[in-house]
Amino acid sequence: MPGAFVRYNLQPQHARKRLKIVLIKPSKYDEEGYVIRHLLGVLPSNTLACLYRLTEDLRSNQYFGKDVEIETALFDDSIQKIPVQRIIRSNRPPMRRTLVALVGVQSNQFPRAADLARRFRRGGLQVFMGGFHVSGTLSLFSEIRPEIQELIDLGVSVVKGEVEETWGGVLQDALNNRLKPIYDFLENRPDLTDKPVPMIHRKYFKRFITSNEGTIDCSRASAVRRNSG
Ligand code: B12
Repeated sequence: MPGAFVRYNLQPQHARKRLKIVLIKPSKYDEEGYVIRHLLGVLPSNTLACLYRLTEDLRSNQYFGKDVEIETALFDDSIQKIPVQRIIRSNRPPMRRTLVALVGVQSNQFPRAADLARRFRRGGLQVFMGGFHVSGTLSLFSEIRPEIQELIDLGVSVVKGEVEETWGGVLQDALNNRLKPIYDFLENRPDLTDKPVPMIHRKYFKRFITSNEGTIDCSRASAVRRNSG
């Protein structure tokens, strides 16, 4: 028909979606504003190990189905430079989405984490932040603190609480590009009895003084309140 447009679907019929999850433990700034970075690390981060294993478990159990490929990368800003631009370039929606998770962010790391979050948001990525500073301030104060609100306004999602029971659902939201501004899991305390043991990728260990030492968090336990009635 003259003048009519034909729209071809150039996507292969069974193209696989990919969700790349980049877990980053931010470092902190020194008094002059430089990022503190060491040649080698001493202890791998518990939080990175925990979230890495949870993600790997979802991947190996095909939580998102056969048509979704999950890729996990982890970085520790205190011992390696974060390849921000390379990570941004890996995001090619709608088929290849990259989610940046800034993990285990303590108050002393928050300014650095916030700067990384801003850079990734400028690059169009979905960004998520959790850890003691976010969880703690959201729990302790009746109103959202301005530094957290600023991130939310930029489109950064923040999480309050632990995610052993809920990480899969959160990643599903990321896959659908529908992350919520705030996830509140404080009342959804995980039962750790059947959860996978934290694990670190071999490549990450190479950056530590000893490549066969990790830490175990002995104080975490099942915090589920069982319904006796
Ligand atoms: C163990 C520990 C350490 C160990 C860490 C060992 C290791 N290999 O990781 C050591 C001794 C090294 C340490 C050092 C420090 N620590 Co410390 N540490 C702890 C402790 C007891 C447990 C943390 C932990 O490993 N939890 C286990 C992990 C799996 O849980 P998590 O981090 O909470 O993560 C879960 C959730 O928060 C959530 N989550 C976390 N991040 C993200 C991100 C996303 C995107 C999502 C979705 C979810 C999510 O999911 C996880 C799984 O459910 C906490 C107190 C506590 N009970 O939390 C203090 C604590 C975190 N430490 C604290 C402090 C101050 C420090 C130091 C600064 C002390 C110092 N002056 O040097 C240093 C900083 C080191 C650094 N920057 O890396 C404070 C932080 C306070 C604050 N306002 O931020 C805490 C809260 C203790 C306190 N009450 O004062 N620490």
